[in-house]
Amino acid sequence: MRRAGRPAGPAPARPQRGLWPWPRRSEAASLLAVERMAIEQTLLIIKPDAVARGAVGQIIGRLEAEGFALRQLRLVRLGRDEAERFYAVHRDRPFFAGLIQFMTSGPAIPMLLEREDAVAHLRRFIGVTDSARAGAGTIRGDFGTDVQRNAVHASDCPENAGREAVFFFGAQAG
Ligand code: IDP
Ligand code: MG
Repeated sequence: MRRAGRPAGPAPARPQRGLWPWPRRSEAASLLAVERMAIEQTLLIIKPDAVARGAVGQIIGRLEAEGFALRQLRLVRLGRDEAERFYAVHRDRPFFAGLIQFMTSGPAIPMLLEREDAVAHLRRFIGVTDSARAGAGTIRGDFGTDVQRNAVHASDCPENAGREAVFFFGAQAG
């Protein structure tokens, strides 16, 4: 004879974590870590080499698939003065003249990207400066050529991300 209150059939599986729906210790720790991570914006430029080789769509596709939201985008042809101002921190480096020549050689595409931990995440995602040494699967590894023609620029810290966003997008930045 069946006891009232329980349907026929196999007994329901025991809940794995007991009745109290509190996450396990490791889950709670990672939830807290995500909460601490801030939504940020950072600046990426698709450089003239990658625009010339027709890689714009693939690069933007990879960024979107990685969770970066596109907030602003322009197509620009940098003048010498602009390129020199943008890279002023490298003014005294031996590669400066070549860098300016390269960055003014054709159209480039600056864009503002947003996601959690955007600045550090994007730097890891694009790979190291020298495309010849950047890992396969990184943007610089897959679309750049060498230490100068490396497909993309990405801001290296939140302070520079803010400065570079204003450089290209003025009042529309942020
Ligand atoms: P980053 O773009 O990875 O932040 P930086 O050292 O800030 O690298 O250099 C700015 C840009 O200058 C590089 O992305 C690259 O295009 C160019 N560059 C850097 N180092 C060299 C070099 O040794 N030779 C030629 N060009 C370089
Ligand atoms: Mg840099």
